[in-house]
Amino acid sequence: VANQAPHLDFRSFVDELRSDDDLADINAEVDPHLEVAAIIRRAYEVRSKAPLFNNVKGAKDGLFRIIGAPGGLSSDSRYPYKRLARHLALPPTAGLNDVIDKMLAAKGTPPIPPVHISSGPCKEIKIFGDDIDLTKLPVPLLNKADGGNYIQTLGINIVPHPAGKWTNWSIARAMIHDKNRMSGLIMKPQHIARIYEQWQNKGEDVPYAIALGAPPIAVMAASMPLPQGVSEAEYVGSLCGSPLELVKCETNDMYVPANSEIVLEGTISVKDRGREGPFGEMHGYSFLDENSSQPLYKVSAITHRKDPILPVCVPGRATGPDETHTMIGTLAAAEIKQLLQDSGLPVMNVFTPFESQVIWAAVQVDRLKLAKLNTNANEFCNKIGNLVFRHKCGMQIHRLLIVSDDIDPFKFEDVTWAFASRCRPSVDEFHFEDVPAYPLVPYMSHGIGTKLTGGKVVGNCLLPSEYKGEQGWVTCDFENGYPEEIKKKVLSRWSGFGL
Ligand code: FMN
Repeated sequence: VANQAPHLDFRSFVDELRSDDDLADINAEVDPHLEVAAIIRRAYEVRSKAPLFNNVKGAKDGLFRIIGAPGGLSSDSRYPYKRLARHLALPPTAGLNDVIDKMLAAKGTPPIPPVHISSGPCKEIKIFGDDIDLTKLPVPLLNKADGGNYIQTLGINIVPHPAGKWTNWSIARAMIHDKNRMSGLIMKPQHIARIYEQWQNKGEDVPYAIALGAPPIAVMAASMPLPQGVSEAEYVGSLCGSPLELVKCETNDMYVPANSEIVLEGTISVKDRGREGPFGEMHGYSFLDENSSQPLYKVSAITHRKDPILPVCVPGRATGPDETHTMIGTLAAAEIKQLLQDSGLPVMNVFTPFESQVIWAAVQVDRLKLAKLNTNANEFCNKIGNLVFRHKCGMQIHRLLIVSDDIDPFKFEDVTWAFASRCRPSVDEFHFEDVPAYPLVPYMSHGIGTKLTGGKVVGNCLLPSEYKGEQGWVTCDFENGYPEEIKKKVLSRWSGFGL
């Protein structure tokens, strides 16, 4: 069966982490009230194995187990991105540039629509009507300041455009509101918010499904800011070279991956809202004054596999990168690279350093090709800023750092060296105050300026000679500062010196 490979089947993915020795089966009872999340958060921070909680306090009839950090960094320090690689059927040695290139690989290929099959593992158990009680499920509380228990942090929200054709898959969090409703963040300019608005104009509630424990490669595509109108299910089909297998929901016409662990389905109200948050977010803060009201998702059916596994992300400081960094940051970088290359700019790589909480993106340019453009910092940086900051894929980025090809954008020490030494405060900074902001960045939501626009900057980390294709210096490190024969000699004598 095609769709049982680990990147296409969450249960197989969990098994693969186990055989990688990158998963810990925890059979002792653990409390979903903060304890589960504290373990997950620490697992990110100390880079331990992914915890699989097989005995969650309050679980009934197997509903449910919890896995934390499925997309965090691997406990195998040789291959830190192994879990992301496993999402995409890449070799464990894959770097973040391989992850980015894999996710961009279907850009030029025709979409492959999913196939609809009659049933699948997600239909093993079905719960309807009065038997649904979300408040009785062991839904975790993720941070002591959170305003509720979050069931949806790593599942796929599936919503159709009312005009048909386009079905958007994305990740947007949701917390338990009452027995059969959740409140979920629906925030512009995300596609889910654009589609929601269309239904609101029609005055009809939005049919939805949330697939929890969905095919890992589909979770990656859902986290990626693919262009409007691109159905992620079709993009994933194209990435895999074969169609995804979907089954129809019980109470609406949505289709979900047949092997999902848990499926929630129903309608999102275009009128009723409920309190949502505070929530510990991707920048490492849970603001105590957060008091937002968000649309309510009515749950009309829950279907699930036997002994299902709920995937959970506990966002926080990127000293322990979690999926809001490894996925949101990396996949925004992929789309920004595509945007800049499509615009004919000599961009080699783009990356959002975890150390910047993925608020910064480093853009690496080919110095010799740059020289052919016969441009300068002012013109080039404004061009890049206008492209990225006015496009949805640049929403989360507030600082772009333009670096030359001697800088590896995936190495934070390279990026900070260039930023610190080549980007002169003020004259090398190009500010954008009229572009959409990312309102969740703390200096936007809780800072002194406008909240919804501006606060963005392009930092030029190239010296004027670099725009002419010249690198007028020798870098003073072991690698670059010495002739090859001296380096060889030093390395061969090194241990003999007792060093
Ligand atoms: N985006 C949101 O707007 N709200 C969220 O609550 C949210 N939570 C996320 C949680 C995780 C673990 C991940 C990996 C991503 C999350 N995202 C969230 C980011 C979106 O999924 C991402 O921006 C995606 O591109 C949105 O889909 P769209 O491009 O189709 O609009």
